[in-house]
Amino acid sequence: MPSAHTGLQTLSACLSRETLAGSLRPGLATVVAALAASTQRIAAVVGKGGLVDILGSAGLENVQGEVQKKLDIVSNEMMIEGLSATGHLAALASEELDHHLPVAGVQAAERYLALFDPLDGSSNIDINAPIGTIFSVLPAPDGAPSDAAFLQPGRCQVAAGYALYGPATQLVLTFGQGVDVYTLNRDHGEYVLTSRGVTLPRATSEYAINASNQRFWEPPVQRYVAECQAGAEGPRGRDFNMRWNGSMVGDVHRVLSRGGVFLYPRDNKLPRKAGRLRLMYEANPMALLIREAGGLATDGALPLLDIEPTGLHQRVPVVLGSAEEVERIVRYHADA
Ligand code: AHM
Ligand code: MG
Repeated sequence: MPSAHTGLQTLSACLSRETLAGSLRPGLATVVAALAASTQRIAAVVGKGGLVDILGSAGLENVQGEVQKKLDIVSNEMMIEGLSATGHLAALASEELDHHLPVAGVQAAERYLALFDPLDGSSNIDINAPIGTIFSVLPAPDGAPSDAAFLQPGRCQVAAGYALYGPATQLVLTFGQGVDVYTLNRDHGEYVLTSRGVTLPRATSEYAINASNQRFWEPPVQRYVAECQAGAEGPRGRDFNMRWNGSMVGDVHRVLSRGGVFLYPRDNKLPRKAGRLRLMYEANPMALLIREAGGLATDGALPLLDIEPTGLHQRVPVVLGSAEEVERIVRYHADA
């Protein structure tokens, strides 16, 4: 993540400066400030771990038939609460809600839709490993909000980002003009700009994939991973390293930080699912960040940002990261 060190500028100072300069619309700044504040509240709860009653299963299932952890529910409530009074959000959609949630009484001309995965990497909660919140902001079309209003391709996003709850809490943010990283100063309760304009290298020797699914992968991914594993003796002529966090936020953050390629491909384990990750609030926001940092994001054939969505909770295959590796994987799909 090569970048200029930026001194101590808070997120709110950066948002005000850009709003005054006319490069950021005031309503969008308000929405992003509310998103950031919600992640700060989640970070505070996450940081308490087993000291409070947030670990373990809530014994409920979400719309995707997945068992909800207590923290999934708590963080979803914090996001909804934090986003309900911006005056600029017409509606919300979440991994944890079957349908969109309209926000009452929003009259402003400048109106948006927010989508989020409130707690990504749920299986990491109970082992104190990296988890995060992913979000996407779209313009709100005229008229009453509906699920259909959210079904805009990822290239329409006006802001996207994630909070990573790791050893440090970081907010990684784009408005479609580069990627900035803010680190939470816990002493002052503020996000502070720590890297501006991050870029990832075109070349990498590191990949991330859940190899326990290997027998279910399609031939292009089998080929790609086999060649990486063959290392210096194989067709790639160099050794590769593999890392897997089990949290997309953690894995994408590593890719943004030092390059790499992240794959959650289509597999035939659950043929009715196109992939594991959700297009609208996982793949699309990450794809915008990766594009803005100079990388590529695809489903194997199409750029993720060009996919025409068909459902709020639609799943897609995801391959993203350093351009040379993603281009190679796209080639392998085209050749198959
Ligand atoms: P979640 O949103 O229910 O937490 O699921 C998404 C997560 C991603 O963060 C991660 O990349 C993937 O699922 C991990 O999958 P696996 O369980 O195969 O390691
Ligand atoms: Mg998730």
